[in-house]
Amino acid sequence: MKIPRSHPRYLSLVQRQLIEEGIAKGYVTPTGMIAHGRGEAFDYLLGERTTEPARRAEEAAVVELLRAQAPVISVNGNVAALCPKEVVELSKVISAKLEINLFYWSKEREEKISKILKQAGAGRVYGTGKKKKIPGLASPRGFVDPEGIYKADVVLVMLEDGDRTEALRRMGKRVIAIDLNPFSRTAQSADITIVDNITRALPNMIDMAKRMRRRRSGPPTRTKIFDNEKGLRLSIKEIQKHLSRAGSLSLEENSLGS
Ligand code: PTJ
Repeated sequence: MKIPRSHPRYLSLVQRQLIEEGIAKGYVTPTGMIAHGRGEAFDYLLGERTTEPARRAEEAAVVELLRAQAPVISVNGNVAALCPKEVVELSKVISAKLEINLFYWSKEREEKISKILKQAGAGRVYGTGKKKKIPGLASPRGFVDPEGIYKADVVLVMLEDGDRTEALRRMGKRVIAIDLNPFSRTAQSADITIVDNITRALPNMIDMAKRMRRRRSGPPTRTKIFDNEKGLRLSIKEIQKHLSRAGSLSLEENSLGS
């Protein structure tokens, strides 16, 4: 269906359609729709905007990715459906590898996502050949590219379940997560959590990385210690503030009548 641009929920409807198409074409898993719905609900609670704590987390993440020796961006079905161009552009701006990593793995999905990334301009896509196991992780997410995530020092993950983040951290890697749900296990266990929609976070991060690289002094050479617990508390506070603004009543409204 062609969604009219004038529709007040245009962007949201387009994103739903991208997920729906991805399911029909077989590269998004059907449960990707549920994950997307959960994300939408949290985005509503945040006011569908990049909050100040999210912006600060994005900045810290970009500094860390630019400083990393072997950064990798992990891509799943929803990411490939919603932001293929952005994920490829970010990987180029920060010189990171792109690796496909799927919870509901199938060779067919892997090949389709690889094709989408290549059509969006990616060079080599990792995670489609021989795999090595992340210790202590039973799901298919545990099988990663020996030249990609296995060797990485910093991994950017999006729309993830918490298990892999914890396992990657046990391997000594730094994990940056983009997750609209500040209560999720991924959000709680990452080193830096960006509580924002990937459709806003990735373009923001591309702009930030370009700006940092253009600075005469180059990207910052030192990463300030990022307090993820505090960042999450501030994001939750943003939800509270948004809800209390939306739910506040004037004195006259403060009764449902007699
Ligand atoms: O493609 P696969 O096989 O790897 O499967 C991917 C899914 C997404 C199905 C899988 O990872 C999954 O089940 O994820 P969860 O456990 O539902 O977690 C997804 C998290 O991402 C939730 O906390 C959502 O709130 C969040 N989320 C959803 N959409 C977005 C989002 N965060 C940022 N931007 C979004 N657009």
